[in-house]
Amino acid sequence: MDACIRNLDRKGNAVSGTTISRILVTGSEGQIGSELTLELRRRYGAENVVASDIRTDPKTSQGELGGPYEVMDVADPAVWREVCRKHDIDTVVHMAAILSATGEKNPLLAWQVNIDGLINALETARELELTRVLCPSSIAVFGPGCPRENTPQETTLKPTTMYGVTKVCGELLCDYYVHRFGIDARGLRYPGIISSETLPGGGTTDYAVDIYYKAIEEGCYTCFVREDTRLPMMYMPDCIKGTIDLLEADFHKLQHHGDFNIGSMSFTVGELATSIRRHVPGFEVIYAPDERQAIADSWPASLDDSAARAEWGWEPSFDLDSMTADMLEKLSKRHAEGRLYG
Ligand code: AKB
Repeated sequence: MDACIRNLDRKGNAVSGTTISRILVTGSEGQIGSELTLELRRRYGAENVVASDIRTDPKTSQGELGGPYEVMDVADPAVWREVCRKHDIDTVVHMAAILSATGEKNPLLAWQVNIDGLINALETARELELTRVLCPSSIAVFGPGCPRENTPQETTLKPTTMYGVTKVCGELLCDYYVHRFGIDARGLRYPGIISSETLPGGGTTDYAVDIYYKAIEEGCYTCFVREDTRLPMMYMPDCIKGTIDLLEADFHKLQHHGDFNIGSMSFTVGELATSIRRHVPGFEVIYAPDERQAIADSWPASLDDSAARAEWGWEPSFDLDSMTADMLEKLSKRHAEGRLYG
């Protein structure tokens, strides 16, 4: 393993080293994990970024930026030690998670993957003296009692979903491992993430991706939340940039660790449809809210991300209209080639 240069945190406790050279990405076949793995391979070299997922037919082991891949059940502690030792891992980017809608269907699975998975990551970091663990959190940490507009970094966290419960617990675990064991653990609260490359799965914000595909394919979309539902969202290029910026940020500049709010744009489904209609005239949306409406209603509409901006320079680039133009250009091209879904 690379030399582990130990730092001291603000209380004088040892903090894991500063070298990022061999990275393990869990959940590498997921919506964010797949694109993050490719970008990390561009930056650190394909051979230095080990992709891992529960899936046995990985895309991230193929192509120009293909590289090492491990089938990994993150809830199994033994496999963590084995994979990290085998590949000399110093940095973990822990993306494997069960999202909000799937978590409500199977709360115990959400607990096992999200909490057992994270504690295994943190314990492996402690035992093997890894440099750093990044584990994303989510806007799902907030609950109905929080201010909905410009939701502050620090507020009461009382989520009403199991996904939210695991993410609050995950943030607290990261902070605990920083202060108790000197592990450099960090994380950011993702809003809904929109991408032209990989479809999301099992989230409440999935409508904001599906709508683009259906606009291109059918000119009509049946939306599972109301027209006036406003949630914070982010385009994938900003999500990847923000995640890597936080991963590489100087530990000593961070006042927060596992729980950074990051904002980008907020819009209602009605505003999203209007933005799409500028490119797809006549595009229609039918509203048929289901059980995911209650989840969306319990989350913030917009976020105060001043801590992320001040502590590690967070700054998004895309707004709703620039994202829509880029999404529709990419999806239309693929549709014309007969491979809209890749
Ligand atoms: C979900 O909808 O569950 C996720 C999230 C906001 O974390 N996209």
